[in-house]
Amino acid sequence: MFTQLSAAQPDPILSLSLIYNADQRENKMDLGIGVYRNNHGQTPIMTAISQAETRLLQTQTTKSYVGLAGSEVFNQAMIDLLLANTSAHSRTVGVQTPGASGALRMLADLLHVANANTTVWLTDPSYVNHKPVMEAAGLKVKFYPYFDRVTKQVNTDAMLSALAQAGSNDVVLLHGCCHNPTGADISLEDWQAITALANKNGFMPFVDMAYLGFGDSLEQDGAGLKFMADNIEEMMIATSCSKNFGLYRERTGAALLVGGNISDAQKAKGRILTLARASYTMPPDHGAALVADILTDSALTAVWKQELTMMQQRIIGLRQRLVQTLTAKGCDQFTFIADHKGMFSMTGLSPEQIMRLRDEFAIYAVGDGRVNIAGLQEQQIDYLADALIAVTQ
Ligand code: PLP
Ligand code: TYF
Repeated sequence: MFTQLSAAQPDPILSLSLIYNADQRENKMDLGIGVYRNNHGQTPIMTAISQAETRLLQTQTTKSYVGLAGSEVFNQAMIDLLLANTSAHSRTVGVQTPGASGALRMLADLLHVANANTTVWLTDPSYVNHKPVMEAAGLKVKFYPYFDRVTKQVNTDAMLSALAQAGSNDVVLLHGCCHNPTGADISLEDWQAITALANKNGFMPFVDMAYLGFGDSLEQDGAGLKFMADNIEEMMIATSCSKNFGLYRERTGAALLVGGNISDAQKAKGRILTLARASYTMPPDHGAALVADILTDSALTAVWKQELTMMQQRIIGLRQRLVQTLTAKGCDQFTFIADHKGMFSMTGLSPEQIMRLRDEFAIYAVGDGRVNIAGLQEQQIDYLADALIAVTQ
């Protein structure tokens, strides 16, 4: 049976990491996969996570099953983190999932159960796995104009006029903040305009929030989502603790369902649990147990927030210093990097230029031109700037 299979298409980002690992050059630089690194090139375990882990080791008495929805303390903590002080808070339920990836798939499966004729609209471009996950759930996928390849910002007019065509069989997927792969975010006014369109034309917003706290701050990064949830009847949210709690491999995330009322939301949750049962059944506990502990303990929450702010500030500093260094060398082609949010920037470099960065300079970036600014070290900025100038001359 296996012999009949055609070979799989490799994931363009994960396969790049393998090539990077095999590269023997000492000055190699990984700006590919979306992982935060400190100035020593490490992805550290966050202090609050270490402290919660120590406590868990001392207090946990069983590894017995938790349940289909995972930790309800964690689920409520995610609802509080994303939707506190909104009208949606009391009509939202959560399901713990294996990362935001698990949430994306469970929510997509739910959409298919509710309406097999659903089309999901994705930003052009979007996170590599959005299209495959939606299609695997049997949904149709369409792209709406988003990134302006000239200005390197969102083309608001084109986006809004396309979304004005979306109707009741449509779901519009939005990035909560720190757009992957471009770094170009929509403004609060855009969130308001999209909310108005959803209310007028009946499409369902689906927000993927994978980088809360990595852009401007926890507050500012969540403001658009909060506005929308406050002013809409139904929406869905996939959220991740991979980046902002540094829990990548622990597979920690949640699917949140905002209903017109709590019983509708609970009904949808019940259907998600049935879908989860037919898939992975129960999510892994460890990461969610740590996050639940941190977010229900004010001292640990403060430790977490402080470190998250430090990481966010480091990324902003790297963006600014890279642009300053390029400008000082007479290159003003990349000033947009200082305006982008979160870990990524879409540089506009061609696949050939990205290949030259790799071959001639041992700098690894994704073939579509995305660089992970959060993978950069201060002492590499000058070298990166020279390489960018060399391949664009
Ligand atoms: N959504 C977006 C936009 C992402 O960039 C990522 C990155 O990994 C994910 C979802 C998946 O995150 P997780 O590791 O929580 O599954
Ligand atoms: O976009 C990224 O780099 C991260 C990590 O199949 C990632 O979101 C990359 C590829 C993939 C899953 C996660």
